Amino acid sequence: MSETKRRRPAASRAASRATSPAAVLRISSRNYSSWSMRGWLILRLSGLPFTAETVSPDDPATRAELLLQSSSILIPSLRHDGAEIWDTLGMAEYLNELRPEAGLLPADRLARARCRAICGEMHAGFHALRSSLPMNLRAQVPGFTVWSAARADIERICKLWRDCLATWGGPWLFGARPSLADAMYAPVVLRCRTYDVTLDAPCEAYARTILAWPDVQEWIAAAREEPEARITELEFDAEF
Ligand SMILES: N[C@@H](CCC(=O)N[C@@H](CS)C(=O)NCC(=O)O)C(=O)O
Repeated sequence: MSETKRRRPAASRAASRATSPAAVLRISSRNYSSWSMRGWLILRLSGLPFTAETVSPDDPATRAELLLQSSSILIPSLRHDGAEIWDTLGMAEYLNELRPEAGLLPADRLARARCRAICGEMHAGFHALRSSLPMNLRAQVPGFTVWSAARADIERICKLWRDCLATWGGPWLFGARPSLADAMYAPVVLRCRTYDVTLDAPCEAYARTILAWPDVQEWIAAAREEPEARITELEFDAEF
């Protein structure tokens, strides 16, 4: 390959970086906000360069400012090139259109359909799990008693994971590389660790894959550096 040919792609990549609009992802707590974590992982998977801006939606001044800039105060929210998206699945579809080569959704039609279905199930469901085992990276609760409704949610999630791992061969839910589904379920793995939930062998192997994911490790490391939030007591009826 000639010198000129080698230089051209680098130059055009630099030009595209210089002209591409900045993406800003608003997140809240890295320790307590599972939706922020999902949005951040989805952005990472897409490969779109972005800046993460941490805001506190509990602060009235911040809420007012968020509402001036957007029609929703929901976090995470993504601003990019005129688009304002305040829902993780909305973000994923936007980023998949923008950067289809990133493989946020699996290439195979049937895998893609299943991926959308299980991501939708996480997005819309598992309320017992979400409310009684809230994400809390600062906590460790050995021997935590999981009540029956949350237990049923965990069993359902484990079945979804086992089916995917058996069908697509692991170690990720849809095969050899992480996808949107892994970003959506990563906070569930962290909850299982916080609340000492025992997993069967395939699900435990999957949990280890998630915990070894460099992006997840980076998120956890940044959470450790986060100043303590003004949370005096864990609100078990809140959905994180
Ligand atoms: N379905 C939404 C969930 C987002 C969500 O519930 N975010 C919570 C924080 S984790 C929030 O912004 N709450 C602010 C409020 O309701 O005041 C998504 O997919 O992004």
